[in-house]
Amino acid sequence: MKECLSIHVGQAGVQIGDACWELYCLEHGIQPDGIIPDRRQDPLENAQTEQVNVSFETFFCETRAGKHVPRALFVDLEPTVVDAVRTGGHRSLFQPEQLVSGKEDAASNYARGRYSVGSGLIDRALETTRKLAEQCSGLQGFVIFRSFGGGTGSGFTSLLPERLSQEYGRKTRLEFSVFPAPRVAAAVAERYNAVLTTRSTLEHADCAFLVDNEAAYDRCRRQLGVERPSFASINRLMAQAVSAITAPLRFQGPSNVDLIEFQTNLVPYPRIHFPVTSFAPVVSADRAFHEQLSVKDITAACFEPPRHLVRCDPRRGRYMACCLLYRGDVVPKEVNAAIAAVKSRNSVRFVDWCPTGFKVGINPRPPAVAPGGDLARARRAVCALSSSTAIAEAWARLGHRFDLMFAKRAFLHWYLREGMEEGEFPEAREDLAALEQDYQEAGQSLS
Ligand SMILES: Nc1nc2c(ncn2[C@@H]2O[C@H](COP(=O)(O)OP(=O)(O)OP(=O)(O)O)[C@@H](O)[C@H]2O)c(=O)[nH]1
Ligand SMILES: [Mg+2]
Repeated sequence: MKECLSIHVGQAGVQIGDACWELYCLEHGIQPDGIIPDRRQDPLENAQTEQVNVSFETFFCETRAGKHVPRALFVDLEPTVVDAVRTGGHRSLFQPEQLVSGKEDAASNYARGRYSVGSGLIDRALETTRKLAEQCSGLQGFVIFRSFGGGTGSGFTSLLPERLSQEYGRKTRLEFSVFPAPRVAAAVAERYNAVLTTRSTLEHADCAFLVDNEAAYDRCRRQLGVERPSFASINRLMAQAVSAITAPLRFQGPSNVDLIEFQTNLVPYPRIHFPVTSFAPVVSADRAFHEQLSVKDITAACFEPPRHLVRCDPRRGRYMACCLLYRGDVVPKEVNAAIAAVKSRNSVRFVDWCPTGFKVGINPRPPAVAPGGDLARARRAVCALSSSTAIAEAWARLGHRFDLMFAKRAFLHWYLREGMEEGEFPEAREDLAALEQDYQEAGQSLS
């Protein structure tokens, strides 16, 4: 058994987490109270869930009473967001000690999340993590969810992995992070927080999947027809991507590829560990009957920039690797034809030091969708994870916005007041510049 612990930090981390566990439960036939209905009563259900139930225990722990409890920790410095989980539709799914909250938030300030306020909650969070880890027979690693822009998401999350590294050594560390969107209104200090936390992500994460709200918002509006997408809509969309990426850890199957194997392909250098994620189809529930897309269609769609969950354009960069995770009614022959069609495009260019390889995984279970959500149920779906130099665009944009504000030392006093030293800012900024450089160099040809 290779268990994974999910850690959901701050508002974005907790709310996206809520959407993810809702989806995982649906996929594994687990009720919101953690019970799997007696399958013997329903032979059809039995046939359908047989294969499902082999390996979901990597994510759920079964109690003596037969309840399935997520291997997850929810933590926020203030109580309201975690309270919504405590009182929400999945309140009986979790044990009370998994839901940790403090009294006051980090007020969009990395320094409060990491030093002053955050230091008061870190021991409780680690204590719960320890208890969760004790329930595992072969802990594989951690999956952390948070925003780069929030004070808790950026600050507390930079403290936590340091402590995890001390206790758990080099267990795999994956991250799903909400990257500050270029045009979505947000706290002014998000750019500082994001740059400061990127440093710790570089050091402590093995692979970090970035998503930005502007890209997700656009997809909800254009492809799902939601006029003013709420976080609930955006989070359900993001949960689909998370579910596709974690599916290889939760389901076993003959053509299933382990996440570690994907990672080996996706991370050519330790710091180049920010794949671009895209997935298809994204079709609104009311168009479901008209649009059952072929393997070729959904594969092609993943290579169109508006399909990416972070704003950047891989047509302008070079691919270093690409993994395709299929789910549902998909056969290898169709996949090969779809990949050949993608390869023939001029816009999909690989670096010349790496073979044009596509790593493929197929999971026969089609994706689930949340009832009452905007997304249509699809017979097949694909999630593409690409290591592309184009993501450097996002770093460049962030760095530029940081520089504008830091040149005036604007808002800096809030950080210094919480015990931070000014020197941390230029150091983190230099590290970001080095990361941009790393991507540029990776994209250069050999000749
Ligand atoms: N996708 C998504 N983004 C969110 C959600 N909630 C907040 N965000 C984004 O996250 C950033 C703000 O960070 P939060 O996660 O709210 O902050 P926090 O980690 O709780 O930190 P503090 O409130 O400052 O203590 C902004 O860029 C928001 O757009 C959510 O539910 N879903
Ligand atoms: Mg908050």
